[in-house]
Amino acid sequence: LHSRQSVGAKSVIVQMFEWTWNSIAAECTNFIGPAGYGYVQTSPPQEHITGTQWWTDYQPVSYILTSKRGNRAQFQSMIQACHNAGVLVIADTLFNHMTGSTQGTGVAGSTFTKYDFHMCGLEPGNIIVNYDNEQEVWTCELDGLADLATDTTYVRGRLAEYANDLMSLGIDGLRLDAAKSIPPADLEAISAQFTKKPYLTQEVIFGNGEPVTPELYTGIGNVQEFRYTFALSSAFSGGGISSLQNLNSWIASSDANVFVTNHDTERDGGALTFQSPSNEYVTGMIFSLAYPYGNTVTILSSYQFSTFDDGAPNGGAGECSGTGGTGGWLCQHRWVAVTGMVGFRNHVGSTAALTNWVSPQSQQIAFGRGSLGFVAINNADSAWSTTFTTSLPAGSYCDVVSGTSTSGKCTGLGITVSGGKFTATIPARSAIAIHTGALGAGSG
Ligand code: ARE
Repeated sequence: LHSRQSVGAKSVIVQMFEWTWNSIAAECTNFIGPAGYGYVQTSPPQEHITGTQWWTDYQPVSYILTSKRGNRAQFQSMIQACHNAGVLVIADTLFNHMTGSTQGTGVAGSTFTKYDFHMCGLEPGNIIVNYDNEQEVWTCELDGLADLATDTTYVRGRLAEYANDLMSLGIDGLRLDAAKSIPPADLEAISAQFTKKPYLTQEVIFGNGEPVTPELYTGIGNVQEFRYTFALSSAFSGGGISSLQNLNSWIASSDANVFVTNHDTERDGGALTFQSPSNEYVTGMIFSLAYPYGNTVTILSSYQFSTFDDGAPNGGAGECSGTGGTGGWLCQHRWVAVTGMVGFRNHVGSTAALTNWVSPQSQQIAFGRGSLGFVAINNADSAWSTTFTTSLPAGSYCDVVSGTSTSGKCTGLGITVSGGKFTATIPARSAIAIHTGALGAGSG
């Protein structure tokens, strides 16, 4: 019995990293729903250790739904508010481990000690160092975090009970944190006890030559495909985006959850982030929303930080205003180019073929999605003026990277397609995108 929920026409997820439940609720209503996102992904809702660092949320101590982000009632109201706005909700979920401390008190006041854990006996301190050994990845401790014995009946039942509790509150999907450190058979056994079919996305980071691969997990649900993240980063940051024409050597597109960055790669490197130069983060997200790889695309919504440990501004009370964020919040999900491209992806869907690919030089690409949409990305340092060949029908289109179509007028650039061609200038380190769902006249 597989716990795979199919993804509807709205396949873009916003990872609301460290946002409180109340703030997510308001943002679902005010922006995320109307903008056409399919899902929000919350931080882990379980009771966790105390501390100011963001990563306390990844050290659970009980199954009580009280975290720094809010309590059970707030979590449930958030789910309700998002559902009312047409947005489904994914919870970040920890099946692999609990805290690393051996005893203490959590944010809801629970006291804890270690029990029901693996003691792998393969390394000093039982901590994973060698990713070349699958037994070590599966039974030793990730970062010294107490590794749940997911091969036992009690632990499997307890984790399924937790997931079922989340689903009883309306949770629609689970991101399985550190899925790579749980044997696939254990995840099968746990998900077989689910009372509903959530959307599942599993964090299985590909590592060169490692025996525990994303491919081992695709039977259970989607897998976060980090090879895509790293390929985008190296292409945009120097290697050349022309290399992105055929991204099909990894897990099947329908098995993949893709993203330009997440909360780990934003800190650890190897991905395009808000700190990347030359607008590469934005053009990378435009590519990810236009290109037909990935069952779901996740957009990270996060905050500025100066050190790895920095917790969210204002305790996680996310603040966006207009098309951006305030008080350190970035609100990437509100950026004009990002919301424009969410509309693009929702409109072209997952099946429209990649057409009319051109790449006059390694940092310039353009392609169509069937006869529904067309995008041109210029990652070079000078403007790109040319006449493009497109399968789009003749008409007046609004560039959704620079603006929207409002009452038949473009707030940004207008583009006219005629006889299967259009002429445009794409500024340096920028992009344009048009689709048949955003028609309108330009301002001239
Ligand atoms: C914190 C402290 C540590 C301390 C620990 C225990 O920072 O110094 O040892 O507590 O006291 C997050 C933070 C960690 C934090 C942890 C718990 O990133 O810093 O530790 O929370 O509070 C591997 C896993 C992958 C994992 C990454 C980080 O396979 O699952 O490491 N990612 C998830 C989350 C993280 C989270 C955890 C797991 C833990 O997304 O945010 O950690 O819940 C190669 C391998 C990869 C490996 C990677 C990094 O690429 O192929 O598999 O990823 O190296 O080691």
